[in-house]
Amino acid sequence: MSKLTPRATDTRALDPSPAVTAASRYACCKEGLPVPTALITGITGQDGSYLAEHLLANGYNVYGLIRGQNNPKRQVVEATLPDVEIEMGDLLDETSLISVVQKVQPDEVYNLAAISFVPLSWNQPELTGEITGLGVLRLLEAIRIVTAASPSRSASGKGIKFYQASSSEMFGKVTETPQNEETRFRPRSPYGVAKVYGHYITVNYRESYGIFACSGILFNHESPRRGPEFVTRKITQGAVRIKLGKQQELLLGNLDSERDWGFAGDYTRAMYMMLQHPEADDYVIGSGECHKISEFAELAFRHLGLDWRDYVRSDPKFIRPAEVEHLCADATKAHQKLGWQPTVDFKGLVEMMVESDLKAESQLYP
Ligand code: NDP
Ligand code: GDR
Repeated sequence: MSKLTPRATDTRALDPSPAVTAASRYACCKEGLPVPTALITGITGQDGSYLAEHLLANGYNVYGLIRGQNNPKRQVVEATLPDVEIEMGDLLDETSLISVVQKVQPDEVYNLAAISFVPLSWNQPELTGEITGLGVLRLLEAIRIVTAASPSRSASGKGIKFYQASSSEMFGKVTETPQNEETRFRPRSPYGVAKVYGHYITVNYRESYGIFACSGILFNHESPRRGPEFVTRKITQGAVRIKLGKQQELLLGNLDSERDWGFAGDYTRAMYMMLQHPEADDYVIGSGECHKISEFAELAFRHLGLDWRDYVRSDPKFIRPAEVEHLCADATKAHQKLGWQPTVDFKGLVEMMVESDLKAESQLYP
């Protein structure tokens, strides 16, 4: 396999996650127990990579779904997650999903694939509905069909567990603060609307067919692997480039909206914990702290010895048609039922991302 040239957006080798080797993976496996198998859609994304590492470290066989002919991110997955087996498939194509589930016979399916960038969902609302919304239905149907058609599964009563990546964007124009599992959904974008469909179809397949299906309502989670189109990474990359004299200013949109940010590695661990609990259920995952976009910028620039007000401007072209102004999680249920707790706080997250971008930018363009 050809060696990869690292790209600015691929800072995986530089971030603080422990490397997962085949040795550490098999050392975790208890002797005599069957090796569990997981299928992850969205393996090329931020969460797919952290989740795959977590599952490999817990002794799983991990399969990742990749779409498209000659998808350039396939090489990144092969280089950074060599123990992950790649399968081709697309959330738009039911037949491909049935084939993959039939072939892999997973114990757990994590559906992380989506059009996940909220502004894109206004430009391509129909595609967003197809992938982010109906894609969930297609995957659940694949599980239902394959499980029913498998005599060994039917005989053992061992179904396929399903995780759906739901989102705090479903709360949208919030009706109460903080938001918990009972808070009303009031989505503000085609993305949020599609996620509401994905959430309810997951609940419906649990109730209709007894599928062990969980919906994790995750608040914003970030990392050095976050796509550069999202505001946190745009800020940390921009601040570093300004510090290194490669950029003069940083243009953002709404600086006053508030988000509840956490570290992606903590949040993908919560996904895994949901599927290990004896009962399938839905959980809010977040830190319970919320901060303005301007606070994130202030901290990132300050970490580099800069004053953000000298460099950041709000540009109307980044203002959304409808904004989600305020999000703040009440994750009490996940703390109590799952025992989940985050390990990285807001300041730690900002500093981790700035430090990673500093290394990447210094190494790539010294
Ligand atoms: P990313 O945008 O990093 O990853 C999205 C993934 O979806 C990519 O692997 C992409 O593949 C894949 N994908 C897109 N369309 C299709 C398709 N038609 N068929 C198969 N795969 C497809 O997202 P994150 O990792 O940040 O998020 C993971 C999930 O969690 C998403 O569903 C997101 O909506 C949800 N979520 C994320 C939160 C966050 O803060 N990160 C918070 C709450 C929910 P490709 O590389 O080919 O484009
Ligand atoms: P979000 O994340 O829309 O919450 O969705 P994003 O980082 O894109 O925006 C957060 C907030 O920042 C404001 N903002 C800007 N956003 C971007 N992208 N670029 C800018 O220049 C900018 N300036 C200000 C936005 O208006 C918004 O208020 C993320 C995604 O991961 C979803 O898939 C996920 O479901 C939710 O988080 C929870």
